[in-house]
Amino acid sequence: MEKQFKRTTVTSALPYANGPVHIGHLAGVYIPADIYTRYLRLKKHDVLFIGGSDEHGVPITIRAKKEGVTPQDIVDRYHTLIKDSFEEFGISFDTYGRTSSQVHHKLASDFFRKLYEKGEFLEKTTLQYYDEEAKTFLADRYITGECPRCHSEGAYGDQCEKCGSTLSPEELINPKSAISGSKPVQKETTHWYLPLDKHENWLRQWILEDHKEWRPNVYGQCKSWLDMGLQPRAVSRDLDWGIPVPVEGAEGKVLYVWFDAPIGYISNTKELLPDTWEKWWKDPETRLVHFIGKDNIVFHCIVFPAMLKAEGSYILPDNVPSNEFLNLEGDKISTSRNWAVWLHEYLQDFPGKQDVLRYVLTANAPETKDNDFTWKDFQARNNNELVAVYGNFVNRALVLTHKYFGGIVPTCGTLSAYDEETLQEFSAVKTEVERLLEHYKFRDAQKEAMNLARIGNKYLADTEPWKIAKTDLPRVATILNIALQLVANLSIAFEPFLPFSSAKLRKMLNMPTCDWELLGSTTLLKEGDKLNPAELLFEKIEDAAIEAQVQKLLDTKKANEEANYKANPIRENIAFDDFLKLDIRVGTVLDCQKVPKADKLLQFRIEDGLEQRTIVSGIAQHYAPEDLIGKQVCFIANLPPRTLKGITSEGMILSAENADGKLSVIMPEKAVKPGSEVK
Ligand code: B3M
Ligand code: ZN
Repeated sequence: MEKQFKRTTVTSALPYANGPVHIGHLAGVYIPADIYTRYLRLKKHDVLFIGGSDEHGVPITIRAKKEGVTPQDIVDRYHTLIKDSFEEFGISFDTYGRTSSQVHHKLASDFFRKLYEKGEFLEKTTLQYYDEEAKTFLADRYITGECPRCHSEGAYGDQCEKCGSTLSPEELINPKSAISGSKPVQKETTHWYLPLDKHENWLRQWILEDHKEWRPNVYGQCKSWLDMGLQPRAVSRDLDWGIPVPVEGAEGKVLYVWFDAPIGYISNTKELLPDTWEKWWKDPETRLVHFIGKDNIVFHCIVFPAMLKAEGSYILPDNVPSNEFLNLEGDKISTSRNWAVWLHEYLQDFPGKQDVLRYVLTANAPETKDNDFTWKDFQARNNNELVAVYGNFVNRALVLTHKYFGGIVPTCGTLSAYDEETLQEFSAVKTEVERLLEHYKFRDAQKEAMNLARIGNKYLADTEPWKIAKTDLPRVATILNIALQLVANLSIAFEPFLPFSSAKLRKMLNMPTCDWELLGSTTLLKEGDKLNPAELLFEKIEDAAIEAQVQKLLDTKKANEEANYKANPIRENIAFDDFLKLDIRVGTVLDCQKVPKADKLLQFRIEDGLEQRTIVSGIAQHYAPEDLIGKQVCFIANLPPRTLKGITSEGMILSAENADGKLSVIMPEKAVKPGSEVK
């Protein structure tokens, strides 16, 4: 038996207020959360939908520094832009707050203080990099230097993007501060840690045993975290932007953004409902559901629950439906490379077509795996589904009613067997859509709703009322009465998914209310009711509009390539002798496999002419190991061996890097003897 709840608190991830939002945000978090909330509201369930901006964290300070403005300027600008975009797309938050608010600062601060007083933190002093010129401790991302593994320049304090190694800042060779360019020094600093290891036992039970129903991607990620063993996590930072740590001697320290941001859900509720907020967060009869993207899973399933449990008076989430990522035309969406469809730009290019994007993003929702958005698919789904099926059915039913019955709902006579069958199919859909929505299967639920439109469309195509208008008007009346009931049902079934179109449809039908419980009813419209004039629910999208979008992306690609070339100019000349020192050879790949626990590394066994050697290479995200076995590759043969994840690598495989970051291994144009020199 599934637990019955009195009310539901729905949260959606608080986007960083350091840039506008794009289709990936909508598809991943906000549309599913909105569908779910709208559905619960239609069912007259007590629900609260909480959103807001995340206004702290290093990325915001980086952006401010770059632009020479204050972090507050940045968050003010983007909070408004993001809030407006969501509103325009019908994301029906009950409140959209911000973590720079007074209420939030106080609540987050009190929360920390309570954990501190209960002894729920560890206090640790460690050495950390400090920029003496800028007089500030440096976050990992603020330190760059030479990678200790592949020796390329520009590796970050947490990761080398060239070879994919995970680093800690002390490992960098010749570290430099990204703020002042100076050489940072190590300095002692004290921070507070949430000892997640102490929470491991109950977390294991709570997630792995009690929540087996969570989506496999969420459950799997939690399991792998738990299986690796949890470590204490610092919940404070040396930074001047954020909520001051409310403890004596903590000057210059703020709460870690991932400590304060999830508390933002609570403070946004409190700001909205100063007197009754607690029941939404503390009553065990409240169901808490977090909608998030996959990169936020660990924070919502492990860290935040541990905080709530440590505090002691809060409920834990009942589910955390997290989506995977949405790609754009085959490439990862990227803010820095401007590879995105920005919501505010979409609205300029496709005014009034919010529901089209909502429909396509749900039809393609990355619920179980990463998915791709393409403009061709967008056009096809609009033209072949929204226009040709849903819109067409609605339009025919309404136009025929206006034509034959002056826009008055006609009288339903005796039903034929086919009429009965159609109505039955229709009423069965309600239970199915409910089951899917309650299990967070939004893609399938919308498909079911679309099937209703298909049934309706087929009903009119099969019964062809226009052919019998002259001979059997009472039969036409019956057919159109049924068709209109189906149309009215569609306006309810699609309300959670396509709210703008449902409202428009209800206006045409002169149907003031929308009650989920009436879904499946065959008397939604009363005989004799007057309809309003028919309008088109959806319009065809022409090739030219799609081509313009594709061109826009091609232009972005070109600009990125140029920028990339500029950022990577040809290096200065070297002596010919230096070149001769480099020993590049061709080898044949005898074996290739993934390196466990390293998502970027492949381990090669290479026939090099004399013997065999092992090479580890950071290309696992670009090739499946089996695709390289038997191929010939070029490698640098005279580098000193180095150890990567415990494996000794004897050389470096050469590949070319495309502007989008994709790697392509260099291979000889025809087969050569292994060990052949490349010169
Ligand atoms: N701002 C990260 C993100 O936008 C973060 C989410 C906070 S949710 C409490 O992906
Ligand atoms: Zn590296």
